[in-house]
Amino acid sequence: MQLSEEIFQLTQQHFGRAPDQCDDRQLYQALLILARQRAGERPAPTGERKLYYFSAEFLLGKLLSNQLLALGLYQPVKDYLAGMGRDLGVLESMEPEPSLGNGGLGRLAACFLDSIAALGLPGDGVGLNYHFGLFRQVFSRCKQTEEPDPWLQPDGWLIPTRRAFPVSLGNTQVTAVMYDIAIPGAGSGCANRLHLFDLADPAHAPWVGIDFDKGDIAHNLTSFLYPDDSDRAGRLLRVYQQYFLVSAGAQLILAELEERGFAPDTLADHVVIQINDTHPSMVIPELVRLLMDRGLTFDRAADQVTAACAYTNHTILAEALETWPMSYIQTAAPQLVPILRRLDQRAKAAHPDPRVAILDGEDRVHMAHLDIHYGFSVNGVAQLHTDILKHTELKPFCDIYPQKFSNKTNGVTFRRWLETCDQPLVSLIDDCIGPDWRRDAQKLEGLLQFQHDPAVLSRLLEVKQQNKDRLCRLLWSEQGLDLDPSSVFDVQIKRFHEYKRQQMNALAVIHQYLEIKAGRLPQRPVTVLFGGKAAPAYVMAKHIIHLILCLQKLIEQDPQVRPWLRVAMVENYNVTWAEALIPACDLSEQISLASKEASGTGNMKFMANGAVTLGTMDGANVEIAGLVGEENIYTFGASSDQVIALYRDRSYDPRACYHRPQVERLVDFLVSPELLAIGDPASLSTLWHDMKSKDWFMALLDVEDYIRTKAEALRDYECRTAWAEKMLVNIARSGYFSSDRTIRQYNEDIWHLN
Ligand code: GL9
Repeated sequence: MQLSEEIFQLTQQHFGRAPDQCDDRQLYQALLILARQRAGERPAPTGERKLYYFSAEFLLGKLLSNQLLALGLYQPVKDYLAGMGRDLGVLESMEPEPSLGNGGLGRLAACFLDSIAALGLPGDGVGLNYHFGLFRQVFSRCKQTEEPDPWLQPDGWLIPTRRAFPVSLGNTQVTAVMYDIAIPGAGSGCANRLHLFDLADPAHAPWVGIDFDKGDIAHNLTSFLYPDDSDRAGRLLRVYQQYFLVSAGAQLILAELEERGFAPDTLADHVVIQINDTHPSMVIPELVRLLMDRGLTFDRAADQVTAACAYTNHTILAEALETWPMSYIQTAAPQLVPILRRLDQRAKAAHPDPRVAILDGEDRVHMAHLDIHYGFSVNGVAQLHTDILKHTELKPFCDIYPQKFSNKTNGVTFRRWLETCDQPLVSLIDDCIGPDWRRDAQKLEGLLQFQHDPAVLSRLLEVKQQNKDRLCRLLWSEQGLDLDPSSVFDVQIKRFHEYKRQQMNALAVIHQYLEIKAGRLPQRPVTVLFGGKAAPAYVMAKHIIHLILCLQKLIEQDPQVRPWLRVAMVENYNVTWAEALIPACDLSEQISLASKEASGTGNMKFMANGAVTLGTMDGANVEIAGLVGEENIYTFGASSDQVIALYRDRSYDPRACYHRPQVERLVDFLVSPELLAIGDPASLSTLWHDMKSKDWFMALLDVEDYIRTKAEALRDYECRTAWAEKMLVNIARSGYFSSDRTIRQYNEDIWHLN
């Protein structure tokens, strides 16, 4: 059937009217149903082995455009709508974004599902159907407040299934039911599934804030995505959630294994489980338990599970490395306790070194240690991060199991992060090198032949300008921000965390402000854009947001500074905002303290969209620098070796840095009369004290070099042709960061599917 006929039938059937009589919501709904049906008809990829990608988070973002693209319907639908004077972008604004993730880790899982399907590999995601995504961020009196984010729609993307599994949570018996979201592969003709488990009879719990511990487990289990807190409130509910996820997921694996006609003791031949960070690590003891129920001995079960499980580490931050008191597991999943004790004893018998123990002297379970002993693969997410794991953080394990360790540098799907978010750039690329880069992003290197082509370079600058204009219109209509599209767009968007050092960027803003006040004007106005959420319980990150919102307000009120410098913090930053912000960025801020950002993935998206990076030699920035060469990136700051030595020797002295005259002036501005008149004195002075005396993530160590390097970048920006060359080299070299490449490497080295 013709596309137009099919859409006609759908709108007739559901709304009793022709497409051109439908409002935006009805037309959106018709396209959703079309995509859901088409994806549902696609066969699953085949193969002897099947991957299960276990993750507590899948940060999908809006689905309509991406589903249409994967189904080969994106351009036909756009053209069809254009013929009716309608716009896909407008229809998609009807879709609530499924924000089922906190940040990079969850978004990576979504990019991976996209690539696994596009490569035609048999691999499904396994996660939880949170009824509320990450909270909606609202600014009030220059502070973040949190509101619930209900995203589920009556007739949305979720496909109910017949699968249901019993899960016993302490002394409560519940049933896990499975909903699916189809994941069609672009160009592969097949579709995988994202399986999201939920309680069979979820009482629609009201918003109870984030204090899960007070809530009733059976009501709240799948209500909320757990915010990536730096404190440990609500930990017990998190253990319940994790166990619910892995128990249902493990039962699904064994049911499918049986349906495929294989015996339980051949698990490792037919199944590979990728454990995305330690959140799903209890899948290991759960599978051992279920295999023993099916007649395997403990040792045989443990061997099968070890040969089937692979673990990805996403951070070395101590507070993110999960250890659960055994008493929590005793409460949430007592059936796992004897299994965990036996797994620990078996590991201790082979490896008595206490540094590699699963259970420590305080009866806490070290989840990463469990994964490393009882998995066949451990990987980091960028070369530097993997090196740090092997030589520092996990060295005792690497000495025991050197062959288990490998690097898999992260990647992002160019289908979402270039093809559908930056169409002006896509047209330019297509005109230069044709469409083949869609199948193989490395082909973007073909752009290098245009590095000195004035026509292409000036078109590239026009594309950037169009994207900046579009962002300005959007920020004006959605948030009342009235920005100057001819200014330089300097963008830092990511979760708020001290190690990501938004506070250092704020100090650079203060520097610029004071320069302008002193009559030293920049060559061109600069707009410093921020976006990101702080975990509700992460007090210091909230102080940093407060500082930035206060600076924004201060400058807005200052007619002397406002024409030259603006600060704009986007409210409720999410995937949808990222899709508008990234194509509009000139300067990409990737300024984490070296060694702390395992990889970063925003850095890759910016690069592919023609932004130039201002960054430390951390995470994947190191690989970006290697690909583009030093003349096409601005790097600064202490190296990861230096930083690691400073922590090891406890020799970082924030007070000494603070007392450098240029630095003291900037830090003291936090408690200046101007700022105190705008903000909350308690919040600003707490941050001020912390910066001077603790500064755990060493913002004051790098701030001078940072300001100097940013000034250099802004000077270079004025030579527009030379800057356009940098943009072009960044785009041309970004193909390495396609998640298709990452997934090929996982498959070749770890999964061995097909
Ligand atoms: C993270 C790392 O911090 C990032 O550097 C990395 O790019 C991603 C994906 O590998 O994983 N680890 C982690 O815990 N988060 C990451 O973003 N945090 C959140 O997702 C909130």
